[in-house]
Amino acid sequence: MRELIADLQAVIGSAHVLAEPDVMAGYVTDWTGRYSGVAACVVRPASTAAVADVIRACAAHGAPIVPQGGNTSLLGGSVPRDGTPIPPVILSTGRLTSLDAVDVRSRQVGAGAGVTIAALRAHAAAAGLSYGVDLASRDTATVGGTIATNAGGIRTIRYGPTRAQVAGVTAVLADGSVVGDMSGLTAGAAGYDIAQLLTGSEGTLAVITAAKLRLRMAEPAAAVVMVGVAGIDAAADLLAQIGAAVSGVLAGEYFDSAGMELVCRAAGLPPPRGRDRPAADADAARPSARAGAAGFLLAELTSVDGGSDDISQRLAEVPLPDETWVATDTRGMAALWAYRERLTEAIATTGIPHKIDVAVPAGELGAFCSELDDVVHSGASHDGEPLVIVFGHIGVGNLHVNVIGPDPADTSVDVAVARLAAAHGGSVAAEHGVGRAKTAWFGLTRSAAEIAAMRAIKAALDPAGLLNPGVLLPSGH
Ligand code: 2HG
Ligand code: ZN
Repeated sequence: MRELIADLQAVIGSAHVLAEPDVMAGYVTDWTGRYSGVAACVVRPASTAAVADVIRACAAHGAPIVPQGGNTSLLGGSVPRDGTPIPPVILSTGRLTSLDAVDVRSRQVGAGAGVTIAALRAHAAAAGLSYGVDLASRDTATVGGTIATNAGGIRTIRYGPTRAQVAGVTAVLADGSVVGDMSGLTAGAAGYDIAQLLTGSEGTLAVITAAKLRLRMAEPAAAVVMVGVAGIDAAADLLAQIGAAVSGVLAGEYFDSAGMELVCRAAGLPPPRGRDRPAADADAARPSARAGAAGFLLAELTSVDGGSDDISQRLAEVPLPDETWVATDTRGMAALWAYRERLTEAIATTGIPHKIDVAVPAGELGAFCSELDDVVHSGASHDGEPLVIVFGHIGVGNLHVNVIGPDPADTSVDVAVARLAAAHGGSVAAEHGVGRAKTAWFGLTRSAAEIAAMRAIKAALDPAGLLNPGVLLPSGH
């Protein structure tokens, strides 16, 4: 290992090879604290050429490589696992932060893999454009990490997941060769689309160092509506009605009342209370009476033609229940969003949660949720009553089931919920990827032939199995 570190120091400089345990601590454990492992060192190359040098040096020593962006993975996809013969090298993209000038003509921008989503969004906004992916971890999650996991987030309902934003990548393969096409040509059909192949590959096929990303015309939020609902089906139906009345739905989110209760308590937010119908002002975001809903729909709307007055008029056509809050100013909208966006951090205050990110067809949402409690109780070995919180991007059927209580090392509850999603025609992995957590249940929703094809691709591009071993595909390569 000492020789490996010396070689890495020789290729990128000793200042960018971190091997002290206390310095590495933030890199070897994931955001949830559930996944952790030992690493040989952390390397921080600042260019594609330096990434290629690092990969060649690692390959020469047979050292596995764990690519890492913002380390916001919730499934262990960006941290090492123990048990590899040679401890992995964590390849941090933190210094790959170049950001090209926005090309307003093609509505594209080139960005380094380590650029955060917040920085990218601010850069696009300065040119009057918008990046189509936005998510609660925007200040930390990176371009490279979100491409590697095909991250979704709150705008998927309008612009699609990261895959829909990727016009090209630069990436380094396991043998150190550099591939990719940053021309951004939409009209180009010359063979396999490597950028799309790498999108969602979770660092198992190559290390993405930069990307050419599509941008959208800016569609500023004109209103946020939060509605107390009787359950998830009511939320989905109401969102469809809102979408029919107001064509510009930017986000459609759901969270249950257990989540609302926890986020108010843990994040110190005022509980939503009372009735505040459309055409309300900033004060709408400081609700003032009592809520007894089973769940909440939060929709963010943009005005396609006429500003917030137009939205209020159109919303008046929708039969909104009493427990409705509408905000049309920046502060009020942010205050309503806080109930939804601060859920993850609120859950983290309770301990190490089981996070099961699934996709469920629109017509199955109610059935899935009504069976969930039984499934959690039968799947969880635990002393007390597990706390189950369901929230997510209901507009695209993407639910984040969080279960607090069962031992983090016991995966029975995760498997049980994944099976339930599969039984309802859903996917066991939605926007967070497969990571280390879900490799064993991958086969619930991908066929044997598909997995064999993925293995063949992996074996062809990374025959020694050096890139993110143990992630995505079940053990081996
Ligand atoms: C979100 O939608 C994130 O807020 C995190 O995807 C989900 O904490 C989670 O389970
Ligand atoms: Zn999410």
